Amino acid sequence: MGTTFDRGEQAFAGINYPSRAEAVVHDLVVEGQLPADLNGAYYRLGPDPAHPPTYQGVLPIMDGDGMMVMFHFREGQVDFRSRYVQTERYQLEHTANRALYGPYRNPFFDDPSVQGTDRGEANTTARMHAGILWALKEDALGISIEPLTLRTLGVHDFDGHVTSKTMTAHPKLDPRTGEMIFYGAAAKGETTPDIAFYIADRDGKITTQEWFQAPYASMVHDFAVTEKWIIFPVMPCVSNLERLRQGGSIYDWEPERGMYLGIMPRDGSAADVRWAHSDARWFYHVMNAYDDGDVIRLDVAEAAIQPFPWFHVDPAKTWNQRDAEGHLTRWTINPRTGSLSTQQLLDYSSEFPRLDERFELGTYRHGYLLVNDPAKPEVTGYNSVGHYDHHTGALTKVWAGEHISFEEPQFVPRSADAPEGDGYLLAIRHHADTMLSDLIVIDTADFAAGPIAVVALPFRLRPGTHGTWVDEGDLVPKT
Ligand code: V55
Ligand code: FE
Repeated sequence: MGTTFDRGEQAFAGINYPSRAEAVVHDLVVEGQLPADLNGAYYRLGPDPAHPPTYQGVLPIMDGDGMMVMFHFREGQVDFRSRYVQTERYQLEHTANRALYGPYRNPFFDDPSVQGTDRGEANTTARMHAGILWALKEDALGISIEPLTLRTLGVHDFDGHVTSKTMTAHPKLDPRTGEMIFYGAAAKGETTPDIAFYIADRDGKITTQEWFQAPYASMVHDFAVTEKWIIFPVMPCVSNLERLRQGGSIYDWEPERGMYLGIMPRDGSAADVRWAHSDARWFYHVMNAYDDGDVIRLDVAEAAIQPFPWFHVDPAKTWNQRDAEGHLTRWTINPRTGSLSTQQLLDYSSEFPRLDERFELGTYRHGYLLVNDPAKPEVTGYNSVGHYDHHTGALTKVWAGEHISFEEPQFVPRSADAPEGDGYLLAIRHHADTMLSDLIVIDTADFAAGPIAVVALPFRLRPGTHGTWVDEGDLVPKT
């Protein structure tokens, strides 16, 4: 019997239909001119279900096996490779040749044959630290991937020093200290309010471990780190064990609980965490955060509600399209008093904020993000990519083109010591008409001019989530 993904799911409609292609393509066709100084690999991870899910109900678009893709640029040429992350879950289902796991983050409906195995999908973020190319998703510990082959090396728990059950898909890398700063939410298991906080030094050794409990159990998707402070945003996308047992959504939007910002000095401990309560707010992603005198500036893509309807138990009551749209917003936090004020920076619906990561955790000027330009046709996803100048407040947009949507962009510096924002912006695009994908390169010296090169794939990728750039010199094979 053949397989099918045609079950009328929005999650599989159009460009979101699973691709599942593990491919090697040498010397991709390039239109335009690739810069000779663009040497290294762009990695990105995303959910791409290998097997049709067996459970009923609305399928979250982020439920699927992690597919890592790599565009390897060398001297004006690009090689492509894609490979599934060989999680325990992927391997067990691959062997059985069918889905064995139940609904999103729900262990109660798994096939008895996989009880107690690692449910992690490793489908959200590719990031490199201390020689490890990470495949991360917030539902489990991270997985180490061999950078040149995309072979899965396995779960990396820092030689047993990370005992949290989970690791965030949004670790922060401090360019000054070389540290990776991260946490796990639901650290003692699904729906637990426990947060485990860790710092790994530049060699990948754990130097700090702190455990504490949030005021309630929720999705903690991203966080903020500055030179002096850590902020854990506990926003009311609330998890519930009883609902999971009954087969309901792990999360619901409960704005009446308000929001708590967990504020911890960077060199502090669990005992120092203070919870500042305020009205409910929501963001998925942080562009950057930094100390500005006595306050913290935290730039986020804020939405009035948690935007995914499938994480609302009764979307008709608590969800609407307008409130689900993100807007680039600056939060100003006084970490000593817990006071918060906010200022919307962009009118456009915007998400997937990024920066020149050499300036992560510090003052910065240049931001990059996806925007929906209402003057252009609507697409599944975002129809434009933008550069936001924090000094002038100016947004420069590049439209994807008719029927085309963007994935999260990736900034690449022109050279190691190039000024902030001087380099290239890469972004994968998906064509809903031809059902093909490509990748564009923008030279940030003239952002508005649009792509200087388009790298064409001979097939479509299922839209992915977050990626990273690794310079050619750092692509050492791990033995
Ligand atoms: C997000 C993505 C996820 C997930 C939870 O973008 C939240 C938000 C790709 O997986 O599991
Ligand atoms: Fe994310």
